[in-house]
Amino acid sequence: ITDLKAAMAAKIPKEQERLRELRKECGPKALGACTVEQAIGGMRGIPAMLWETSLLDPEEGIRFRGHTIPELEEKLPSAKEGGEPIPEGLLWLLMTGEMPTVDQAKAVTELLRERSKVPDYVFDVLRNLHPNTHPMTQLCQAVLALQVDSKFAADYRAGIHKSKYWEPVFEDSINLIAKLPTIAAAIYRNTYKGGKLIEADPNLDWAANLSHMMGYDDEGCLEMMRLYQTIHADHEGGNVSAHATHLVGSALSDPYLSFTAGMTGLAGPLHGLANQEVLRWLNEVRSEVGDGVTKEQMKEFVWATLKSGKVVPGFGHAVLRKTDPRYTCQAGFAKRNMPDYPLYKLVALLYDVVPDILTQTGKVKNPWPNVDAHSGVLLQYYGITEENFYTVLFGVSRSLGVLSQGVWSRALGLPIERPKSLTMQAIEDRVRAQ
Ligand code: CMX
Repeated sequence: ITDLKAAMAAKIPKEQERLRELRKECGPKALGACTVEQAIGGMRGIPAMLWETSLLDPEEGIRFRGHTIPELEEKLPSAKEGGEPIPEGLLWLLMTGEMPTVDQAKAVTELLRERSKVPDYVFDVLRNLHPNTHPMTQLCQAVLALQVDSKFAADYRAGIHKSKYWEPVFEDSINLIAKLPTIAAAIYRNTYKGGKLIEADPNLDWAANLSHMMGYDDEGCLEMMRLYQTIHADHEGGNVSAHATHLVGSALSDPYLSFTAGMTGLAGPLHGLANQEVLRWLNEVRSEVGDGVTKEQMKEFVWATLKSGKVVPGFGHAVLRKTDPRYTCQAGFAKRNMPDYPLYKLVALLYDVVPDILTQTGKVKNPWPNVDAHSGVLLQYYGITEENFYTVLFGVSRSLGVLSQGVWSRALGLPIERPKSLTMQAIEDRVRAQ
């Protein structure tokens, strides 16, 4: 079976039954208690959400449907013999929970190609924005412009039965994922290349086409984009972009609306925008100290950043407590493809310097680098130097995870999300009464 929707349809009844059983058998059992510290501290570590597509282990990092990043690199189909994985294979895995065959991944490439045409009114919206509009804001506006075509919104208006919600949500999600490379490339070409757009190449896969439409056809760059788009797809449900998508989707806002909510969150500097901030920060180091920066100079620079009340971008994590395997994976790609590139060496030097200093502050829970510390280096190497655009590439990939989960949330009939909040007074009263 190579039809993704049919594969989902075959899987959904079993999973619905599994959830019913889980609820019936274990409904009253506690998953963990919530402390006052957690309620005030951004709900860290409270296990209070169902998210099927991936699970994050603090030590080991992310597993997509049970598979680690190195396993994905090995097992997912690739465009070239022994090459990087293609995100279409990952989409099959995230949606169905099964590792795809080469034919299944190819069928997803075909499905996305068929639906990739972006209507003119989306380009019109992009062309009419203020020229200084940040690329992430442009992405959000373009996705909202597409919302007029939402099948879920139309079917809901027409009175669709709730047992069928997942189907139009699936269609919207595939339509949106299919169009995102063209939208992202248009944002890039409008913002940095005078608005001259490049047509998709029908012989290329989804991620490679993104690179091509941006204007980068180097074989290495195509491979980099396939890997990049694969590893940024999902990071369980509690991070800002995933959680925002999930929350807004729970109100039965359609995938265009809920994905936009996720993207406005990804645009924050403590989340996805950190990949842009890392490059800015590295450029500051280079302009102050030059390329041949020593370890001592780097240490001084890191301390100066901290003393000025800023974070060191690309380091730290709310859940991870070790080096992010997505960082390691990108470092491996850099080592294989650009071992002598000065910026790669600079980032490697940061790995030697920053964790020790962050540990010395005594407050940073995870001093190790995250995904955003390395992605900019790969992009710079292939000539994609406009760091303000980087988070858009992250966002295109993130669609695969959060929209796959969105389909499952509707298939499993998850309710509107509505945690309880308390005032300081209410917390004081409750705790003091204990
Ligand atoms: N540089 C300086 N200070 C840092 C830090 C860093 N890289 N990471 C954490 N800290 C500080 C926090 O700001 C916090 O300080 P205060 O107590 O003064 O508020 C303290 O250390 C404790 O924070 P924590 O519990 O270790 O980390 P959080 O869960 O609160 O925050 C994160 C996690 C990612 C926001 C934080 O590590 C950070 O700001 N990192 C830099 C930005 C970044 O790289 N973000 C991208 C993360 C990956 C992604 O989502 O894309």
